[in-house]
Amino acid sequence: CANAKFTRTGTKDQVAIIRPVIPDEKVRWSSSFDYQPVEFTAEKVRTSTKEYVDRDPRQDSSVEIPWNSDDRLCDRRSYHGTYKIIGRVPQNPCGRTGITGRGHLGHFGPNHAADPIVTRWKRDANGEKVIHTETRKPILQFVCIKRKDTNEYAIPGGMVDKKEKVTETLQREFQEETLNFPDLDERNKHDLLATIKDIFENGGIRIYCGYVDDPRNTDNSWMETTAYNFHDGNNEHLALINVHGGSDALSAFWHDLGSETPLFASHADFLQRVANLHQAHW
Ligand code: RP5
Ligand code: MG
Ligand code: MG
Repeated sequence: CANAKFTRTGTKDQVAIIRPVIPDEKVRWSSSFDYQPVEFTAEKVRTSTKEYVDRDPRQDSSVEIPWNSDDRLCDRRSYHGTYKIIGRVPQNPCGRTGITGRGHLGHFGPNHAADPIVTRWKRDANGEKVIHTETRKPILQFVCIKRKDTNEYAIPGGMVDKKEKVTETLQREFQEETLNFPDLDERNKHDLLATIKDIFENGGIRIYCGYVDDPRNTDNSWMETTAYNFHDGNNEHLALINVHGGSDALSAFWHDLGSETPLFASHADFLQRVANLHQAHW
C-alpha cells in the first residue's frame, strides 16, 4: 500500500524536513536496507496538552497507550490487522516512510479520517448527461476542495474527532469544508443540513477503508480512512447544492471526475472506484 518514495517538505508548521527517498523495493520492512530515517514531530504536536493528542511513550515511561484497541476516546485499531509495537511505538504496517516520530499527526499508530465523495452526473443545457469524447462514458462530477496546506485538489475529508462516529465525521467535515455560507438564513440553513443528514445517514455506499498514502505518514503514525460515495443520479437533492470552501479548504467546487486531475494523497484511487461503480468516465 505505501508508496513512500516521495520527498517533500513539511507544510503545516513551516518546518522544512526533507524525507529521505526510499526506493520502492525497500519500502517493506522485510527488505534489508541501510536505513537512516529522520526523527520529526512537529512542535505543535510535541507541546500539545490536548487530551486527544498522544504523549510520547518513548520519552515518558509512565505513558501507557492501549494499542490495537478502541478505548472509546480513540479507536486505535487498524484496518490492516494488528500492528507491531517496536521500541514502545507502533510500526507502520505499510513499511518505511523515511521519518520516525509523529510528524504532524496527533496519534501514534492509525489516525482515522473519513472522506465524503458527493457525486452527480455532468449535464448539458438540456439536462442530458455529457458523454466523454474518448471513453464514450458519461462524466461524473464530485464536490472537490483545494486544500489550504498543500494547495492540492482533494475530497473534503477530515479526522475522526474523539468519540465521533464515522457517519458524524462525514457530515461535519463536508459541512465545514464545503458549506461555508455565513449569510444563509436560519430556515435555508436548517433545510440544507437536514438534507445532508438524511442522505449521509441513509444513502451512502462504502468505497474504501484502509491506509491512505498521505504526505504526513511516518514510520510510527499513519492515516487510515473510510470513504463513502453519496450519489445523486437524478438531480434530486445533493446535485443541487452550491458549495463554498471553509475550514481547511481554500475553495470548494463541483469538478469533473477523471484521471486527468491530480489529487491529494490516495484520493484518485477512491474516485476511480466511484467511476467504476457508476460505469462513468475515468
Ligand atoms: C487524508 O487526509 C484523508 O483521506 C482525508 O481526506 C484527510 C484528513 O486530513 P485533514 O483534511 O483533516 O488534514 O489522508
Ligand atoms: Mg476539516
Ligand atoms: Mg480536511
